[in-house]
Amino acid sequence: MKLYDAMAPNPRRVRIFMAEKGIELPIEHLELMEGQSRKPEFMAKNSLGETPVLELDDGRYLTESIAICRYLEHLYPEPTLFGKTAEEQAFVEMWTRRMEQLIMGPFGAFGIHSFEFFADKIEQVPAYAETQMRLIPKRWAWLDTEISDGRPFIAGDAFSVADITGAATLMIASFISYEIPADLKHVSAWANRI
Ligand SMILES: N[C@@H](CCC(=O)N[C@@H](CS)C(=O)NCC(=O)O)C(=O)O
Repeated sequence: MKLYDAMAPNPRRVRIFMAEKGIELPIEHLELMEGQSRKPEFMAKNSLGETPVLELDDGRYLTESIAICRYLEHLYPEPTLFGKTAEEQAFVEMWTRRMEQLIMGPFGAFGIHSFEFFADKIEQVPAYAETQMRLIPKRWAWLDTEISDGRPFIAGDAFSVADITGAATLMIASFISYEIPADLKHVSAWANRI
């Protein structure tokens, strides 16, 4: 197996996941800002031109960070990051989707609709980017209330892949100099904890 990696939030999710499990794989680093993921040889591996990509031993290419993490979880079960029991797995799934769509999503939409880098990838709507920036503090406030029940991690008592998506979101936040509102004490404590 081989990981196609880059200095960006989604590949970072896979790298954190691998680090938590002590997984070491051959890694090829791509410079996204130089357009390396959009070159034909890489598009042949992932037609979306995005990282991360995991090259399997049979020559197939697995994309989507969570799919890659789920595959690695099967190969390297310990420590479990997708939950062990049916209930744990269901709540990790629930929170992974919520963290991706509701917490990471607005940052991604803001970036895609405002950074020059994405100008030829989609039709950018700057006003939509502004709505996403206004949405971000509301979503963090929502998360703060959700985790105000004293749970240490996003999906419950155990650190999971849902926290890893949160960690990647903190990376995007710091990249655009966005600070989590200080009055959100549960989210702030969680961010410090992870
Ligand atoms: N849904 C995909 C998103 C992958 C993605 O957006 N990757 C970005 C880095 S965070 C990328 O490689 N972008 C390259 C480009 O747009 O040129 C996942 O979860 O892995």
